[in-house]
Amino acid sequence: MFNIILFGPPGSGKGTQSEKLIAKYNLKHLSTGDLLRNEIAASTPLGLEAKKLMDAGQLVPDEVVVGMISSALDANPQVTGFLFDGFPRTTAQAEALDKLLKLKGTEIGIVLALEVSEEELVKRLLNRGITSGRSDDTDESVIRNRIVEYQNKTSIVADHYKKVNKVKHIKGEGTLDEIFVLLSKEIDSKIL
Ligand code: B4P
Repeated sequence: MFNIILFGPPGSGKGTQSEKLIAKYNLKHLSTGDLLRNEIAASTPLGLEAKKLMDAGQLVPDEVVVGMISSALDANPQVTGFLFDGFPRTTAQAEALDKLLKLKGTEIGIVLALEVSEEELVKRLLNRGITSGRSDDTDESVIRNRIVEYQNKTSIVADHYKKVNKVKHIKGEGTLDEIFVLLSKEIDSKIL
C-alpha cells in the first residue's frame, strides 16, 4: 500500500488535486471535509454539531474526525492506497492516524504540502463561494478564521512528518496541470 497526505491551508488545492491524483494512482480518496459535509447533508446529529463549527471557520473535534477516518479505513480493506485530503489537521490527529495505519501494517509514504499565499487563498475561496453554496466560503472573516486555525493548529502537523523525512513542499500557485506534474513527480520518485 502507498498512502499519501495532501497537506496545505484551506483553498490551497487539496480537493482539486486529489481528484486528479486518485484517478492517476488508483487511490481511495478520504476527505474529512467531504465526509463532514455528507453528515451535514444527511442532517445527522454529528453533522448538525459539525456545521456550527465549520460555519465559524473552526476545526471539528479530533475524536469526531478520527472516528470517521477509522471507520473509512475499516470499510476499505482492499485498496492499493489512501489519499488523505484535509486530514490530519492537528498533531493529535496525526498521531492517531499513525496508530491506525500501523494496526493495518502500513504507514504514510509521503506528505505533499501545497504552498499558496494568503491573499490567493482568500481570492480562491471567495470565488468558489459564488457557485459552491458553501457557507464557509462566502464570508471573508470566516475564511480568514480558517486560515488562522490552519496557522495555529495545522501547520505544525508538517513538523510531525518532517521528523521522519516525509514532507515535500510544492508550489501551489500556477495552472492545475503544472501543479499536478509537480505532485506526480514526487510520488513517482517514491513508487517507481
Ligand atoms: P475542507 O473540506 O478540507 O476544505 P478546504 O480546506 O477549504 O478546501 P480545499 O483546500 O480542499 O479546497 P481547494 O483548494 O481544492 O475543510 C472544510 C472545513 O471542514 C474546515 O474548515 C473544518 O471546519 C472542517 N474539517 C475538515 N477536515 C477536518 C479535520 N481533519 N479536523 C477538523 N476539522 C476539519 O479549492 C479551493 C478553490 O480553489 C476551488 O474553487 C478551486 O477551483 C480553486 N483552485 C484550486 N487550485 C487552483 C489553482 N491552481 N489556481 C486557481 N484556483 C485554484
